[in-house]
Amino acid sequence: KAAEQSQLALDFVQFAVESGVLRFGEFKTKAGRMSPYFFNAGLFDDGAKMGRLAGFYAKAILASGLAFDMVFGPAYKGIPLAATVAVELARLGRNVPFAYNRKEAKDHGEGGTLVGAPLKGRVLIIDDVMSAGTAARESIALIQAAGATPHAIAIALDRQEKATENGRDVAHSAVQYVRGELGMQVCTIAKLADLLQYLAHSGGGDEMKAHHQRVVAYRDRY
Ligand code: OMP
Repeated sequence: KAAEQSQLALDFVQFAVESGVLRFGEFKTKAGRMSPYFFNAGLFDDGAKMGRLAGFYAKAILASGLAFDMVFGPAYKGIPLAATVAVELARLGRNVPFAYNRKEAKDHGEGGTLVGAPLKGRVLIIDDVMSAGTAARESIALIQAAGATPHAIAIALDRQEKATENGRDVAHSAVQYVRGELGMQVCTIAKLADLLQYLAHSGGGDEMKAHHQRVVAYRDRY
């Protein structure tokens, strides 16, 4: 089972690189770090890619065995993710309610900031990347305010780097924080270690070796 999961992670990294979603170069992260790679989930930009992406999430979620009663997509990027993952979970025999939020409350029509199924039970949040965990904290507060339980979070890529608090690096990663301090389960399709394994074995020649070295240096620093 562990071998299956790491194969899924490597297949996903390959898919993300081939789709141009996972890129190498020089990028500034939200925390202000110069990163030799960047994962931009917004570039899964056609139906076939969205479908494959949802398939990876659904398989990772089901393989992880985590418990959940419904899925929630935080605005904006989480909305298409949670929607397509809900479709894929149903296709795989696990039909659960689905909800998402608006960033601005609506004062007419149906009103409020929540759309879809009522938030209740153990909620699984679907998001793209977790870096410092800011987005995750917002979703958790929203789910708690609705009287439901923020139980788990599924992300595509765990960058496995130090979180920041008040602009300073801390010893743990955001994923470790969400697991340890918030007591939530975290399911990831792939993590930095899988990216490094992919770069080490891709047979992509000198260019891939150079990317590998830069990503190792970044990992060692952060
Ligand atoms: P947190 O809300 O701090 O956890 O950061 C998540 C955000 O990091 C994402 O919503 C992106 O804006 C951004 N991000 C990526 O999407 N991909 C990356 O590879 C790195 C980042 C980042 O800026 O750290």
